[in-house]
Amino acid sequence: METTASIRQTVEEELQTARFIDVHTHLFKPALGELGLWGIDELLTYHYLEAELFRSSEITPEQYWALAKPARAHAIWKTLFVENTPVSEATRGVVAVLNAFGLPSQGEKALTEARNFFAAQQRDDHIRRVFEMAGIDQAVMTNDPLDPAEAPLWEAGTDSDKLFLAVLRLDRILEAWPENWRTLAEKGFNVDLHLSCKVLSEVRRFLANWCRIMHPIYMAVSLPDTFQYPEESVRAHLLEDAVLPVCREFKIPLSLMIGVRRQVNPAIRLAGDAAGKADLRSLENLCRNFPENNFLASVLSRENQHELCVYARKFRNLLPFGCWWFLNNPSVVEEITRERIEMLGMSFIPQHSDARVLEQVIYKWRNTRRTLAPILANTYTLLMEDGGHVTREHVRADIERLFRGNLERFCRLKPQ
Ligand code: HDL
Ligand code: ZN
Repeated sequence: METTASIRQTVEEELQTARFIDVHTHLFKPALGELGLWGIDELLTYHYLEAELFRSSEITPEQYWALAKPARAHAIWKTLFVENTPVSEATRGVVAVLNAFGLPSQGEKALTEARNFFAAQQRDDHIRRVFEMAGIDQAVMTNDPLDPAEAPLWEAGTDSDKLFLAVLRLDRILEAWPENWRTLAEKGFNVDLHLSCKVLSEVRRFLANWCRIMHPIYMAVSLPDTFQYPEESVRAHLLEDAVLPVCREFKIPLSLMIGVRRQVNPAIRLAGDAAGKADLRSLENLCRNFPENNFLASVLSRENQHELCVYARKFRNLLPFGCWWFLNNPSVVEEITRERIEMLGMSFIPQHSDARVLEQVIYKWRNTRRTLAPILANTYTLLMEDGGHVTREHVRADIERLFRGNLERFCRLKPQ
């Protein structure tokens, strides 16, 4: 039986030994070739760090984009790691990755040493080593059937890889149908700009074909803070009459990531997106109107988090996940995770890494374990103070549910 004196260490030990599924990343299995990013130059040119570069340097975006990637990485290293102290989440993350490999993170020479180290790694072995260091055994990808660089690799046939799970990403369909319907038409689907019944049936056929190619564990879309449902729009028709029926057919959830304010500063490109408070009645209407569909949900505004918990109490087909993007900072993760446990028990998924570069999973999951340990320990302490009994088995089972079981049940995955 645990005590209030022993529980913190037990929680830390169980978090350390548990292996998690990373429910949302932008990583790619090796069979998808150069799409997968890794190594120090990719770590440094992460869009989170590019945004921070422009705040601490005189370089203009135009000057920065004119540089080759190694020179961009050097500019970021010099500005954020040599001339300034790397105290932000994203800069400290790079320090943590270098430290995890026993590499220095001080001064100009450290960049050269890091480059030499990563250049000497064999990619597939390196991936396995990084997953082990991060304490994850599977990463869920983001796979776009309309990406001209990615789609042909899937169409040519790729081996499945037990370290990676696929997701069918829908942004180009749901958010940019006018710009993208011709790609489906060129592939032999009888579609056009206007969504007749025949066109919607062809979109369903397109999605079903890709489900058979990719075997996605869910479909996903990132939606603006202005997202409304119901609404008289192309997006709503595609959702109702194409995406949700195919999700039901293949018994997979739809993941809604709501709250992005796209390109508020286009000059800094991928770093130019911001966050906005959404009207979550859209989510309420979808969960109520489509009880046969399961919805994963992550919202980008801190102000939407409490009501997301309330909605999750109302709808068993709604599974909140992660502290997304600008929320993935300890001060905010703590508030979100505590209110989720208080209102949902262990029926949610606390975190995903959103990693774009392989080695980011090392620091993002280190941070999650470090932030979660006191929260879980406090949760069990409160229970024990109120007369409850807690054992190591309770702790282990709860962590397994939070970081694996909830997703496996919701996506009908075969347990590992
Ligand atoms: O749409 C998404 O999946 C977001 O996570 C974006 O990729 C965003 O640029 C990001 O990397 N956030 O962490
Ligand atoms: Zn993402």
